[in-house]
Amino acid sequence: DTSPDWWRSAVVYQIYPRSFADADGDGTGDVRGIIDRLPYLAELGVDAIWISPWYPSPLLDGGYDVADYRDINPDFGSLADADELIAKAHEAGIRVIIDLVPNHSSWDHPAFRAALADPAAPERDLYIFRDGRGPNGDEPPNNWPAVFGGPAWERTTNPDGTPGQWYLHLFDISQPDWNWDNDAVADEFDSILRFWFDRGIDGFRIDVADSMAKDLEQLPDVPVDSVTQQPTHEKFVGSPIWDHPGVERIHKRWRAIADSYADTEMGGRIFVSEAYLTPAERLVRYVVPERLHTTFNFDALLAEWSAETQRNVINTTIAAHTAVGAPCTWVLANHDNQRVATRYGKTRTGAAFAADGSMLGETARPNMITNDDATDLELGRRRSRAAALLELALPGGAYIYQGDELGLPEVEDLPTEALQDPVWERSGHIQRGRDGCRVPLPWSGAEPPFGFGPGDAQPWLPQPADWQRFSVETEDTDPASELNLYRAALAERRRNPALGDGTLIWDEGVPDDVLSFTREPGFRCVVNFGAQAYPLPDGARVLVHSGDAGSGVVGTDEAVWLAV
Ligand code: TEU
Repeated sequence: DTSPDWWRSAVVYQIYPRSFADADGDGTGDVRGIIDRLPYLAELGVDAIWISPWYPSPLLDGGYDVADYRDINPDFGSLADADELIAKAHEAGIRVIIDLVPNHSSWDHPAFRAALADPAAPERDLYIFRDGRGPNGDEPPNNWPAVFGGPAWERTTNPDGTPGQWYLHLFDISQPDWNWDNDAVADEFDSILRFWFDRGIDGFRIDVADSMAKDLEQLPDVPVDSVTQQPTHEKFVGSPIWDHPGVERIHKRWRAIADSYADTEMGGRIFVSEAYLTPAERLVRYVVPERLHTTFNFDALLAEWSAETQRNVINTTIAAHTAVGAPCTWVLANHDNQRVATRYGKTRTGAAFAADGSMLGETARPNMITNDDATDLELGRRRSRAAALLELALPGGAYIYQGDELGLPEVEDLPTEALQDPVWERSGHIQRGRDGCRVPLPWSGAEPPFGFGPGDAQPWLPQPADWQRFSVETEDTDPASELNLYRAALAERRRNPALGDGTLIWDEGVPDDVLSFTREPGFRCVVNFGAQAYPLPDGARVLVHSGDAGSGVVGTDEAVWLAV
């Protein structure tokens, strides 16, 4: 598909490069590893890959702390490797999307180092430095909280050793925020976009696309939560931090650059926005014409496994996107959230929010689930198969997080000393961070590193000893594996014009705990959330079944694609 609109229905596979495949055997994934596995991705049948940050970085936030936006982390390879990957992916018909991290850099970025070294340096105004409050300036400039805990300000030390100004970091202290009120920052990012578009990249995933612009004039305090007594992380309308009106101008500026590259052999260049914004009506402001192309819809990821919740999420998402003429972008998981098979296998809720939007349990994000509920992995894997068929049958584009095509579970018992993620403590709770969904993939063999690398080097995060059962080699030859379910679904999606963009019609007369919808012409998806087996409609032919295709029914927590 070389049309400029390829992205409206694309299936995109997310690669977390550190954990995908390790060609040089040092225990860390690399660009060469991706090149070597392009045939695997082509056989899987995805339209594009999105590669999480691959730039030079101290990896204090897994690469979302960028020290150089125009190079490749030497542990991952070189620019020559990147060029080769782009060329070979394109030959295989796979587009390449990379990650842009515009809210903050690493504290190792040369501009931040220069800014720290000399308060009079011109680089100082590329970041957000302010005097502290209080008589000695030893209180932060305001009460803004960092996403990873504690205040969003860190005090500096002057070259003469005296206490200095504070700098803003919405995330880790190693991630100073760029000052987007300074045109030099905007110009620099224009140039970074062009640098990669010129190399043939097909698009960018915009990290925290709702955060660049802030109320830096006033720096007003945010409200304090009445229960926790902590400044709120909430993205309330009018927040001085999140979804500030200034982000629109930045998005439009980028869109104009992408549009100027539109005329290429691979079709249009695109943006996908990462912004956790609700409700959907608020989110879709980011994908009106002249702004970004697509935006992840995280509502489905956050929703519990019930027919009512899923139907509500699907309806509200489609209605909001249709109103602005943008396609939906479905996502079940990513490198920040608990793996699908584990999430849906949580015996109590498996979700953060109920159908009415109220919070379940004590936490706000699936990746932050701190309850001790047992995981029923068999249940979770059955549901994750059904969820995959549901996601891939919906109108719009879809993202698959690496390893979900194998049904990998979250690794919930990583040894404490192996953990790397900065998310550690929040509201007095110890968090396990996001390492559990970032464990390197098992490719082959009977023991770690399961073919992740060519030798015996242990991967940067330890793999569970029993992962042979989830390896590509094992699943490849098992017709009932999750991998072969994904392959069958993606092949069907490619050949069936009813799938991809277009409309969805709910079928009448089905039980409340069954979702059944038709995509024209002649395609139906049925998902059974209930306890009773649901008989296949007369005359329907099974295209893909998440359970036993010969059973004649859609069993509990199963899904089926039908030709009708
Ligand atoms: O995540 C943005 C985001 O909203 C995070 O704040 C999220 O809440 C966090 O992962 C904890 O749940 C993006 C990236 O996907 C994430 O990996 C980065 O750590 C973050 O931005 C900062 O760049």
